[in-house]
Amino acid sequence: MLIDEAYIIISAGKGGNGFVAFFPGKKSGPCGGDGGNGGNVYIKVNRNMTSLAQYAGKHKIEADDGGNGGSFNKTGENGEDLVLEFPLGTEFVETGTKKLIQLPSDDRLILVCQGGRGGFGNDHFKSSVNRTPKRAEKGHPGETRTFKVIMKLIADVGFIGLPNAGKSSLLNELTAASARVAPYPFTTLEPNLGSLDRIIIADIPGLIEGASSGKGLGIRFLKHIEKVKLLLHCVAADEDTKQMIKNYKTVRKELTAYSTTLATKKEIILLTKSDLVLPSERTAKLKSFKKLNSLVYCVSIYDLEALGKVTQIIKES
Ligand SMILES: Nc1nc2c(ncn2[C@@H]2O[C@H](COP(=O)(O)OP(=O)(O)OP(=O)(O)O)[C@@H](O)[C@H]2O)c(=O)[nH]1
Ligand SMILES: [Mg+2]
Repeated sequence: MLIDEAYIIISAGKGGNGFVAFFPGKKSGPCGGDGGNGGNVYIKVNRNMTSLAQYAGKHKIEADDGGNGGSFNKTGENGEDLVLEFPLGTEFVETGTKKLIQLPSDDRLILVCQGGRGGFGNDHFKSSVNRTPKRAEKGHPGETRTFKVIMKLIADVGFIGLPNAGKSSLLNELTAASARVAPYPFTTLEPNLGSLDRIIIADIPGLIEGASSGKGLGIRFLKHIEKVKLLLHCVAADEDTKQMIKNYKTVRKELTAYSTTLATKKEIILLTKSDLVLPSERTAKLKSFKKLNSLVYCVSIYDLEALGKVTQIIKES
């Protein structure tokens, strides 16, 4: 399932407590050190992320607390800062205030929760009127904020095709995605996203004849690929050419019924599972499809050269 929303509770670290101590012997002045500061929490983009899966379920995330102060004016250690990474374009809405934070698209860190300041040790409180203060401050609490996180990743390239055409298998080969693959239709029920050199590829559920009027899983998933620059139309090559062309036209018809904008996008046809077809047949199939669209290639998940070609096409899109 595509996890594109999450709730997270983020807490910065608490400051360490200040310490009460005195130098030994006659000198006997205060020497209690300050507590260290609590760790801050920052957010930052990670362009290879394509899901909020790691934040699924209500998630409590806490930075380290600062260490307590010690004797001989030893300051406590600062708590380590935490940097949380999110996919490009993620938005954060603070629950309660409804304040919106947009994730920067460059590598900037945004501070979302400030760590608590360390408490002062008793040395801090010495004065001309009180040379032996016995009080120290407790560490200050870190900020805690709750956010609704909304992923707004926009796909650059979209896989389309009938169910079982091998779309998810290709996504898995080309990216680090691990979409479910199975030898039957409708394996993919929700869009899968993958990133190839920061290019976001969407694999959507298969379309069937009548999808635009609600058959199969319908066509509502097409909204995830409305903004793509390139469509990769997968047609399984392990059928006779006539059937393959019929399959291709079925998907085109449903695409057009959904949106003419989508139907006029640049399309490349991939004749998938070509390892199941003899080389001579492959050539004949390519020739037939070239009459429909000159941009057609044979591909198989077992053919590294063909996968390399598809990678190149995507990078150049
Ligand atoms: N021999 C061979 N089998 C493949 C290839 N690509 C995919 N398959 C098999 O084809 C079947 C369907 O693959 P999927 O990737 O699940 O197909 P899909 O288009 O995502 O299917 P839906 O999610 O149902 O729309 C699986 O059994 C895959 O192992 C290929 O290049 N060669
Ligand atoms: Mg699939």
